[in-house]
Amino acid sequence: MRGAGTRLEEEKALKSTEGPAYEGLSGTLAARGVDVDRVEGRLRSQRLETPSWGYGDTGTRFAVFPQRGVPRDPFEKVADAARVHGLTGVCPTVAVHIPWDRVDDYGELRGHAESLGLRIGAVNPNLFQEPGYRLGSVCHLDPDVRREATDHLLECVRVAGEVGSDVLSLWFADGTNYAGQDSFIERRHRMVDCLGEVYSAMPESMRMLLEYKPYEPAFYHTDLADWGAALTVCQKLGDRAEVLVDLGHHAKEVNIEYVVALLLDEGRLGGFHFNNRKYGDDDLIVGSVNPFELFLIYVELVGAEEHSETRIDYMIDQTHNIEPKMEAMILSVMNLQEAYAKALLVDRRALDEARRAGDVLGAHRTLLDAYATDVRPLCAKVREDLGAAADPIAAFKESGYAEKVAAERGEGAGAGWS
Ligand code: PSV
Ligand code: MN
Ligand code: MN
Repeated sequence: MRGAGTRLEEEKALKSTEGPAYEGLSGTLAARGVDVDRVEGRLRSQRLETPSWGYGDTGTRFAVFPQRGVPRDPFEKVADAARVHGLTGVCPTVAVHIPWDRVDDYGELRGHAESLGLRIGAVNPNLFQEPGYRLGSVCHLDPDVRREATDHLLECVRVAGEVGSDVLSLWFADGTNYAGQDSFIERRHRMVDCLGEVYSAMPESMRMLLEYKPYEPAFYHTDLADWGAALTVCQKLGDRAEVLVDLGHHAKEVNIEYVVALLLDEGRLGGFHFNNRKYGDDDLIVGSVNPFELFLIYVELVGAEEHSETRIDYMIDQTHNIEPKMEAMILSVMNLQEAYAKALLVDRRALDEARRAGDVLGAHRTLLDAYATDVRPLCAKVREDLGAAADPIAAFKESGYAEKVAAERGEGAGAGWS
């Protein structure tokens, strides 16, 4: 049995660019015909957006476990997001949620972010917490409620302009709980009308992302239940409306990488919310339960990257209840870096040849070869090249940031969840 010291040293070597790990890996990859410089270049250009709501106290509907040091306001959430970017090198934007991140002066929030090397990314409206939305928001039967919901969406278009964002990211809690409660089709028409007004108000440079979810908080039907429902609404709205795939929002049997491929082929894959469906929603660290699935999603994305310039916004949608929040976010980012790295290593020519030859398992094993590669030294090297940390979690712990903000902020104020 190996001693703990030896194992720790090995772990450290894998996450470091020093010593034999990186040299060994890059040599092995080069021998396999991989253009290592090109792979590293692609990894350096990876972009992942973190969510402001992931830094505050949030929880399940059963309990919230408050943590010391969580941000007290949107400015502190931005500061935490900037720190995650500093350590990982690939998270230069943070998504905001209105009204949780409502401030008097959005220009000031933008300036604060920019002073920390960050930009504000997607603006997410909140149409699920007001008592008036009991029976829905943009699908509600009452035109006054739909007006209120639409006005909030229009407010978010203005906020996006003020914070320098060009993405409006929409998720609706709309749906019904009982058969017969309302008309599916009339609700759909109401949604299309409201979103049509919002779409027309967006500047040419702005995109609208539509997120689907099969259940919760409505359990009989959901107005945007799946990719098809979202896609057809996008098609009615216009080219700048695209589907957002939240990994948490799928039934267990759904093949998400297939959905991804399909939306890519339609030119309507606008973005991701990374997490995992094991929780039935967000909150579980992406890549922690099923890293192979995450890899397969990236295999489709890399395949499309070769012949398309389509913009896709890669965002994390996670809020952590029992884990240290910043460490959880950093680990999520690292898992995404590794999934992308492995997907970049797939021998596309061998895959193509195996497919053409009808070599079912040869094709499958080509994917397994890439997946089985330990890419941690490569990711560490790329992070270092970006001026970030080879081992971001160790660097975060050593920095004393968590202790410092715990002393300054105390209990914090939560992200707006109640
Ligand atoms: C609710 O399911 C949800 O998790 C959606 O995924 C949204 O993107 C997120 O909340 C933020 O509103
Ligand atoms: Mn989401
Ligand atoms: Mn969700």
